[in-house]
Amino acid sequence: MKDLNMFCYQCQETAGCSGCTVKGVCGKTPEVARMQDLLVYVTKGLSEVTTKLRAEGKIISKEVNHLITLNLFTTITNANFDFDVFVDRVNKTLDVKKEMIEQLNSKENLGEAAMWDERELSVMEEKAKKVGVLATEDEDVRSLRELTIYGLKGLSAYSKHANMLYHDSEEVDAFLQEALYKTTQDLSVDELIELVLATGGAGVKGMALLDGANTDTFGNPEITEVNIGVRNNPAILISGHDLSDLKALLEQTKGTGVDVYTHSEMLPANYYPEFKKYDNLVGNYGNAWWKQKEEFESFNGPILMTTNCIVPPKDSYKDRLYTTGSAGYPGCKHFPGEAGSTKDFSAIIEHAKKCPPPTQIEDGTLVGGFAHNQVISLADQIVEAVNTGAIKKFVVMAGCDGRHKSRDYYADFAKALPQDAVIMTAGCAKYRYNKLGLGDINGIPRVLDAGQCNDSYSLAVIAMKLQEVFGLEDINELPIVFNIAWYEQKAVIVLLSLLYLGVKNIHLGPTLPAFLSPNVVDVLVKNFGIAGIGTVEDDIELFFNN
Ligand code: FSO
Ligand code: SF4
Repeated sequence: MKDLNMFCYQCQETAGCSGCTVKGVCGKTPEVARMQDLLVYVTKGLSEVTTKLRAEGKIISKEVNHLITLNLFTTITNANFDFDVFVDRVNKTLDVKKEMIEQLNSKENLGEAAMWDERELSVMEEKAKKVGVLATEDEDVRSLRELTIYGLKGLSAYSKHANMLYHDSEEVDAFLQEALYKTTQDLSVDELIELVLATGGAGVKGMALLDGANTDTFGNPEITEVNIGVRNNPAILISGHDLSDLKALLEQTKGTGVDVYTHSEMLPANYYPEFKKYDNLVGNYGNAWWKQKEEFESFNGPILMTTNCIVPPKDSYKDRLYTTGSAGYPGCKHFPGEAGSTKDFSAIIEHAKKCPPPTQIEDGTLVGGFAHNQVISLADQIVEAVNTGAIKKFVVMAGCDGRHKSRDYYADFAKALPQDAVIMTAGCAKYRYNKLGLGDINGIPRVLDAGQCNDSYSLAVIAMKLQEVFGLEDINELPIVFNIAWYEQKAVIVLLSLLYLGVKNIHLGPTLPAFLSPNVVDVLVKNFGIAGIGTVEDDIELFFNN
């Protein structure tokens, strides 16, 4: 086992549904995979130090909190492929860790990850081989530790977006660091299960923090028809999840003759009142992340990746691909800028001016904007539709899209739904069925898109509101079923958050995570009724005729 080139099993597309050991299916090289492992390791060490400093009553600065969340975020699937970035972040983390150890009154009993400090690249690379996932031998302990770490990675992503909008939660950061530290300790399986559930609790707080940051800054999403065609101007395509980057880009492109289009997870930005003020935000171009090879080519202009999901670019558009924040790709220009600084996007704007307008690939509009505030304002209409039997069931189909053929299931499932079922969605999973023309029920669209994957929080708020309106004791008595698609680690924190809120019988597909050991799957099945997916026919039967 220890001679493997790399080992990563954090996403749904992992090789053979068990682990990438030669090269990532995502395109991640073994060198990058190992340096990511080392970054997670030193971040665990720093988290031990910050946790102990807090216990001594010391204050941890926002800069340190942000360093930790950005470290984890850069290791999320498809965020960053740049080896040098990981080496830099390891070095930076070691610098900060060294300073913080100095501040500890009691320096005894620090763990190995907290103590480790080597700057020679060859020594770092040797260490990286020994601190990855397989360093934990017991399969169940490994599974629960990694489940926690992947949840924390997702939580870091959401925290980072909130931080960029000047919203911080010391409570969430302190939890995140303590939990990360705990993954280095000798906890029992029961204690680890508790840690996993507590991570879900922090996930709810993290998503609420981001929801507050987004709505305070950009207003509440509202029902919106989003144009999916193109205009005849040069343009920039912005992808990923970071709304603060979109705001800065729109400000800087104002009056330049350069249009801006959203891609994949940036689509929901079109639903916010603040972004509707910009005439040069034209609409959404294309589909989910994995179609970018074709869509970035036909877009013709430069593309700004603000987060994952990057697919290793084709040469035909690599010189048009720019990154910022957690995102990175070797050879592509990166725009730096932390919370509180203004990023300078002039290079991409100048580049756009020299490019032809996008080639149209679709036309028409998409309807979205069904986040909690908008849906709750329609509560009377929805309750009436439920009471009259016009709506019989809500089907939460949130989560991610991906490349595998097996994901055709989600389009087929959406098509096969009874006409009195309404889909509630968030995340890029929606692209499997948001252009199928599924119609409406008494004016309520049958696909209610709340937004990005983090806006799954909205779906939980809506469910809790409906529970209250219908006077139900338990959220599971609602006419809602959960058929969620996952791909990367943000979906893990969404799942853990739903479990924390007491949601049972979630179906997760297209395959169950490789990082769940058979015993951990058993625990999830027994306590939460978690299940995989079957055939469309069987699942329709199960969800609607039982
Ligand atoms: Fe999708 Fe990628 Fe939002 Fe993920 S674009 S897959 S769960 O990054 O974060 O839904
Ligand atoms: Fe493999 Fe996914 Fe890890 Fe990439 S992120 S190396 S595809 S498991």
